[in-house]
Amino acid sequence: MLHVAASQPLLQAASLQLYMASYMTSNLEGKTLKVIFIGDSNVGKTSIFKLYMHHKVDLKTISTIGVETRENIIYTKDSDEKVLLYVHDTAGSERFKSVTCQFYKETDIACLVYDVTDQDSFYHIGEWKREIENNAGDRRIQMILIANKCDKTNEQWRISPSEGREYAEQNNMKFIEMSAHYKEDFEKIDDIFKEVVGKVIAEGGGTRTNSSSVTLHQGNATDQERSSCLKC
Ligand SMILES: Nc1nc2c(ncn2[C@@H]2O[C@H](COP(=O)(O)OP(=O)(O)OP(=O)(O)O)[C@@H](O)[C@H]2O)c(=O)[nH]1
Ligand SMILES: [Mg+2]
Repeated sequence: MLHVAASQPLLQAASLQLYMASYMTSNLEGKTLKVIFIGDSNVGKTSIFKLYMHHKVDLKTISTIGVETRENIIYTKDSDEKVLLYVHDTAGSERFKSVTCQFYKETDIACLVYDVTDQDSFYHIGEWKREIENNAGDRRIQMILIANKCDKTNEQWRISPSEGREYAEQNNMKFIEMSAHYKEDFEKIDDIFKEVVGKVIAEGGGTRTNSSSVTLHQGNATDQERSSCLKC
């Protein structure tokens, strides 16, 4: 895939976010999991991310520069185990690929988002899936396919629910339909996270930390990590 160079100020802002993410800390003994939102630009990743993090609809999102990271504590559905999630909202724009792909490494859960009114965003899901898999190493990634903007009228829909569901089944993904503009759809994303996080933990996944302080290191990508990003 071709990389279009980001303009200098944008790249600097993206690097700053990367730097800030590398110094985020949290206090928790137990397991941590890494969650990432990926998909084309404008499909609604940030809107879903904000709905999940703040339980609020944000109608005024702006296109993401690089990656935004937040932490969230979650309790798994069956075992009620406390897990710390690092949730990364990535820019869909090609301009930031060299930055965003540094975050693909060691992903536990990937949320692949498309817009039901944008055919291309659905057709590109396969590419997003490959990019995540190419950078995963040995990690077994759980994938959630999210059909967003379901509040739009039937006439505006380009991808039917059955197409999305079928694709998810064929590719061993969970599937949800939602609208980031419906506050109540927070439940859908929260439920699926609890279920999938529970599955990852039950299968022995995630990273166990015994320290009271957890630090993200993705900002300091090694040369090896950077070159693995070139697979993107
Ligand atoms: N009608 C409708 N609009 C939505 C929905 N989700 C997001 N949008 C709108 O779609 C536009 C893009 O949303 P974002 O959340 O910024 O998209 P994104 O995927 O984060 O885009 P990038 O950061 O550029 O990768 C905004 O105008 C949102 O208000 C939705 O569920 N329904
Ligand atoms: Mg965004």
